[in-house]
Amino acid sequence: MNASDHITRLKEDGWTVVENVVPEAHIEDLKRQIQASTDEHGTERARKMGIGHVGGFIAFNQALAPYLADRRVIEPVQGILGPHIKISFTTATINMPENPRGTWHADWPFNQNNAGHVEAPYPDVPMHITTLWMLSPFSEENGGTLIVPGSHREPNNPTCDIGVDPSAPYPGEINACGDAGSVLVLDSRMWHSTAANTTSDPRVSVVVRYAPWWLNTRVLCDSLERKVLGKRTGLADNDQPLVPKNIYENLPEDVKPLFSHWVAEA
Ligand SMILES: O=C(O)CCC(=O)C(=O)O
Repeated sequence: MNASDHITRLKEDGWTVVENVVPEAHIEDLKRQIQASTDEHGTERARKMGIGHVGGFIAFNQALAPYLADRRVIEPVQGILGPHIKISFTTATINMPENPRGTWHADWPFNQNNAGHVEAPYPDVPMHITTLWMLSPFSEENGGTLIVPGSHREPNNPTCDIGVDPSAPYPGEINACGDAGSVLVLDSRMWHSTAANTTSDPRVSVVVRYAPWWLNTRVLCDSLERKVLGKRTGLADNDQPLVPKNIYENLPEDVKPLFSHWVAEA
């Protein structure tokens, strides 16, 4: 599939898979590094749910950085969000063996449980793209992300009380599957959920999200917006630490523009 096929799939179905982005020769090493990072920095709350989870992964480990500006991913993302994009999240995510199924949600900024959210019913406009970089193959058995194709056109999602049980199977749900090295690309409005990993191997991935230049991401870091919105809504939000300057300066040249909005001054 070329970029225009991926863009059509994203518009119509809300998801696509870009194949062979991370070279096979680098996958085992990347998996080891992601596992080590989640062992060291993973949150206790996620671990209790069978998930290795490191928010702001790029600040801790840059092994995936050489691929984040790959044209095969960026062109479809730009086809949806416009030419001027930035990276809003990098989150190492491992579904441990026997993790339970999660709950249906759409991602930030459509998740109504986040302090910074676009109030539902939201307009039918794509504002954010979620990508899951598969370092393990994604399958029905090991917890390929559960998605409801077409749900990206809904004005709401099950993080609101819309009569959908967030924990129950939903008609039409599928596991998004693909080979290691592929990238699952979702419109962030897509209803999706963590799937149970019924195998004995961890399902290793990094979730990278892309935003248009105009989307205010400051609520995700220590900021005035975060304090104000947290106080007004009584809700918390995701935490994506800024990229330390020395780490930013060593990123590949084509990747730097994607993080230039997110550099710690000190
Ligand atoms: O790991 C997955 O398959 C899904 C992760 C997810 O739902 C999320 O990061 O929002």
